[in-house]
Amino acid sequence: MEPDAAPVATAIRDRIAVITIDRPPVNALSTAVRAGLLDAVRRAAADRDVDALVIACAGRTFIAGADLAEFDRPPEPPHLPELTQAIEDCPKPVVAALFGTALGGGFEVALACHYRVATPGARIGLPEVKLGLIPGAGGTQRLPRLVGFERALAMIVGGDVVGAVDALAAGALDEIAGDDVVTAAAAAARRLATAAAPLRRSGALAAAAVDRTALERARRDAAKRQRGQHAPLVAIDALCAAATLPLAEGLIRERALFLELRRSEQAAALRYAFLAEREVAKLPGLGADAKPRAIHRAGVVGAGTMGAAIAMCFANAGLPVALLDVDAAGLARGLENIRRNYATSVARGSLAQAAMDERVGRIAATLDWDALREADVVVEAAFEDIDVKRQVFEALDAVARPGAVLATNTSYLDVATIAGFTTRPQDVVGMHFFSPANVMRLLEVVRTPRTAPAVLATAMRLGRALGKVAVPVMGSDGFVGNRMLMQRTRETFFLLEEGALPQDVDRALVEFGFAMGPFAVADLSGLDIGWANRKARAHRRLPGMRDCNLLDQVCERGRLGQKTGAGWYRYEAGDRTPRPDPEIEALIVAHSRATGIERRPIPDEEIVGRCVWSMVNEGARILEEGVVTRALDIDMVWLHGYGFPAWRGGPMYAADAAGLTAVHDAILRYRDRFGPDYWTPAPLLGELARTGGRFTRWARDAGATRGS
Ligand code: T1G
Repeated sequence: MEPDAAPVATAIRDRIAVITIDRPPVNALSTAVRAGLLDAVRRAAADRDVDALVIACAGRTFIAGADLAEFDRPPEPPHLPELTQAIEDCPKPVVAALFGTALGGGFEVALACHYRVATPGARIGLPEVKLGLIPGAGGTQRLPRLVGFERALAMIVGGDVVGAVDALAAGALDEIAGDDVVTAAAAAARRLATAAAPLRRSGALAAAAVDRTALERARRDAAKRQRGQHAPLVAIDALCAAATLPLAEGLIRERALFLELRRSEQAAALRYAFLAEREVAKLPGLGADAKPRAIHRAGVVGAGTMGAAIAMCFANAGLPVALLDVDAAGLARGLENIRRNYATSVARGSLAQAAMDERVGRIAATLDWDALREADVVVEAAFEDIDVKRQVFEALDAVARPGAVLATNTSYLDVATIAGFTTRPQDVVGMHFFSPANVMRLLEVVRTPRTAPAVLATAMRLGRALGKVAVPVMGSDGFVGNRMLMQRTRETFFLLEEGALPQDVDRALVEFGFAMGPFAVADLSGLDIGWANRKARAHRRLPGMRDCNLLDQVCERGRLGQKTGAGWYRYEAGDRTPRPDPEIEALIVAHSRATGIERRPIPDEEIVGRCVWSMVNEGARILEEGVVTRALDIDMVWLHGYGFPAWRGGPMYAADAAGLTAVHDAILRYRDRFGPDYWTPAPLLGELARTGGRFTRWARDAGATRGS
């Protein structure tokens, strides 16, 4: 492979050395870039024809951080701290010309510079904690010296990106220039070169004193909002070092903490999750005829909860959307819900009123099917009943323009059957949004054997345009997420009748890292959804297969969750806190007795094992069947649709990390104890366990997907 063209070049203009990094796509600090930049800085510092330096970038952004591709091997010299120290120690002024997203090591390079100029649209940040790391090249030591302890805590422990105006106000930037940021940076460099004042080195500034209140608050917030993650707490330790140690010692402490995290399983899992979220958008096996169609206008059929939220997705992405319902009252309710959603964001300050007005203005409510004639894509979000889908798709077939993409938001129904209601099955695809659709990032894009490649590509690109993580799946019962969720849900009910209570199962899975426990989630979304699903699927349960009807019993008592004040838990008026309910405990104990099951204490390890490995076993079957072609497809579904902890990478990644032999052995133990109905290991799992393989390294032959 051709070696990288030199990614760093220097041009000297009027005695200013403009050092430009050019390494697409984001000017990441690869070994070659670090070496080139260090060499360029040293040469310019020694050059008698140079009075000052500017560090700039070509392409779409200033340096976006260390090169993630290098993290799977030991760090190579020159190490980034050596580079940032050389910049800071440079006897001549060094000015950073920031644009795009100057993140991580990229912003650490800027912090080592003596002056930072940015475009108005530039964004800066130290998001390393989101990768299970901390800034490892001076960020935790220099930033607090510029912006103070409390602000540095928020930026580094939270890892959020900050806009140029806020960064300037905080002291992280020195100037916001027009869009010719290099010229502005050169002018600043020239001013500094002729100024009498000594260079302002952030590392030489007084250490920011520890703000005890802010420190305790940060620890509490990290323990709550980033539960189970190590990096946020380590970042706090590094910031305390900045406040208590001289710079040199603080840098040594920071580097030691960084290198420890760099080797951690959490960093590997979060890096996998980051890269997988980009890889999932790349469709293996799609040929050149898969050119996405242009989408300028959208339509949504059904103004219920999902339809209204899907219409918001289009409006948020800047697309005009016709929202159709066949019932005027339903349409009015849908519009009201949309307005209320936006108004909540405006009240919270996360959306400007003008932006709300613009977005509402893009949504045209209508009772007239003709309003869909010009749409390039129509998403059906009508009642989950196959006869309703038939009516809708027959109507769409009659009114939609040729080439329009016709998508169904169905969760469980067969997309191929729905496509068959039209004369254009090649234009039909599933776009399964997750509630609330305007918030949840997951989108399962469901193709049928007859879906045209261009239609699949269109839906995938549209998903990205809507800010979703679009995952390509082949039609199968429950697609990927709900199909695996059914396994976990079944095990949670069995655990209840065997001895656990809802709060035991929820605690174990929250400790594992899920954002909420399954019973609390069910109460939040409403138990009637699962109840209806059980009824709809009852005919599929083979005679003699174990079943548990505790959900039916709870629903039959009118306990449908938060909306009725009680479900698996009870709720005080106006309070959404799930409270264990003795009535539920009595019901479960009576059920066990009536079922002849002797209750026993169930360890958390068994709760987690049965809930997670049952999903992984189903995930293995999903891979075998070609419903998806990569384990990362499954992991993206669970990270972005079901609150699986990203610092565990996803269910398939977590199984790899646990070791597939151990997972396979656990499933065999469950089979021996509970029978083969639900615990027969998937052949792929057995094969990988035997051969030492990993799900995340297994790639189905892309051409061998199901139905092709
Ligand atoms: N290294 C390598 N490749 C990267 C990369 C990185 N840091 N960031 C992005 N890419 C690739 C990405 O995989 C994709 O590749 C392409 O660039 C476009 O990315 C020492 C240790 C910069 C805001 O955490 O947040 O510095 O799929 O699709 O939506 O203290 O990428 O095209 O082949 O996301 O416009 C800290 C991570 C690293 C920033 C652009 N930095 N990147 O978003 O494009 S750790 C980060 C992002 C560190 C130091 C520590 C985003 C972006 P492909 P994209 P985007």
